Amino acid sequence: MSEEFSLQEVIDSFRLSLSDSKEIFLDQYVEGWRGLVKLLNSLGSVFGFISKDVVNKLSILVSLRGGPEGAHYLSLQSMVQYELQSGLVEGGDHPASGTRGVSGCRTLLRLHRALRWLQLFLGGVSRDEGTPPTLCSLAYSQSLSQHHPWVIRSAAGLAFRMLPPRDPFLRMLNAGEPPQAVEVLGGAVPVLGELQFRSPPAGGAPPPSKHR
Ligand code: 1Q0
Repeated sequence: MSEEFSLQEVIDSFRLSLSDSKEIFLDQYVEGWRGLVKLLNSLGSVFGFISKDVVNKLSILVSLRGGPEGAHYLSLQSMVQYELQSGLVEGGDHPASGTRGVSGCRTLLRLHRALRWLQLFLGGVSRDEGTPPTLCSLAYSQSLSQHHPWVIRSAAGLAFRMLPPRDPFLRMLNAGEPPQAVEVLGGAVPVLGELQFRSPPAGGAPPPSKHR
């Protein structure tokens, strides 16, 4: 992935993370998130506290995936199965990360909740239902804000006001002129929806070995 943000690359990574067997592969999922971090960084330092949190969460997933138990972190489904079986969901002394109190499940849940926000936000922008600050704030109140304490909600509210107006914002996506960018945004929304509807397997079929 290049250093410059491209919405299309983010969508491609997230789409690649969706396997035919209804799993979510974590390497590609993390790659998609890395692209979103680039966009956050390009929006200015006022979004730094958000980007820092995402970067921290991505490092947790990367260290679990690269650790001794990394094969279990191939997909969201294999991760859930492993952490449930090993009693690691609530955190604990994790053998892979060496960190207390974090688990792949809790980390990914937080990122996944943010994708609901993103889906609502991008949907609103693509349908031109308001300005980015208004839509961002509305999407936030309908999703992530329910999981955040007052202090975070206040800081987020302040940051949202710094978002650029629609056309400059669309240009920042590096997806062509605004009408084309809107089309690309429209394509992103179903992918984000699909990611959220993938759930852990009931029986726990092992992931395909070619992706190990
Ligand atoms: C574009 C503006 C970005 C707006 C982001 C909305 C969410 C705001 C949330 C702010 C909270 C971040 C600070 C830390 C929060 C943590 O406490 C919380 C819980 O974690 P923990 O470990 O304390 O239990 N963390 C989270 O809930 C994760 C939050 C992740 C937010 C990810 C935002 C991703 C943004 C991507 C930019 C995409 C913009 C695309 C726009 C295109 C439209 C033309």
